[in-house]
Amino acid sequence: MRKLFGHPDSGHAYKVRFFLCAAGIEHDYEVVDIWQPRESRSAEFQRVATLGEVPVLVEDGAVYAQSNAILLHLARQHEQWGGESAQRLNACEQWLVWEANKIGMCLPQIRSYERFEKNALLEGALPWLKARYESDISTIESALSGGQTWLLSGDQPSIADFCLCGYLFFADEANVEVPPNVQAWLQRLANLDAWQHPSKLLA
Ligand SMILES: N[C@@H](CCC(=O)N[C@@H](CS)C(=O)NCC(=O)O)C(=O)O
Repeated sequence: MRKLFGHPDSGHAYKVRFFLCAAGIEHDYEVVDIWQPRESRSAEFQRVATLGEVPVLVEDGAVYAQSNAILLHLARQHEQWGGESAQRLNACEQWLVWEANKIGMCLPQIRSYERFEKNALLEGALPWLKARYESDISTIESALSGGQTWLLSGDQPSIADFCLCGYLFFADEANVEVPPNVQAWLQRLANLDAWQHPSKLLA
């Protein structure tokens, strides 16, 4: 038995939920109100979420937290979506570690500022985050410039694709530009049967 905890405003939860749905991995899903104080969340969530954040995946009593660690666990477990070989897993790990302190750091902060917390950043922080975004999105744009369908070779997306797209489906809310190769790749992900906008898939 598998259960994911998430919230519609969380791109970190979205990566995992979109992946689980696209991979056809059976799971239950529960919304945690991340806008409420941590101590008001369900006792079950407080017990499993030692770091207090969504997403958390509980699988037969074992707890997996942190979006990219959850994706790696699932790819290894199923030996698919990047988990087919040590070499492909290594390529995924590189993207997932890169994402966590590059686009996965700046884009959520920009989107949070634009969508929820105007004026919540210290002076100079927003231009710095936007410069980081420009640099990070150009890295992805250039990785997709060879005409390939997904980040890794092959005709099936890997956890690297699901990881990187998490917050990019919120790019409009962040008021940032998305370059053409990235747009086309996002459209390929959106064409997958399981795709739904985060506001629906995580509701
Ligand atoms: N590094 C974490 C980030 C998770 C995260 O920031 N979760 C946010 C929502 S996007 C959250 O749970 N916020 C509510 C809280 O911290 O109480 C991951 O990759 O899963």
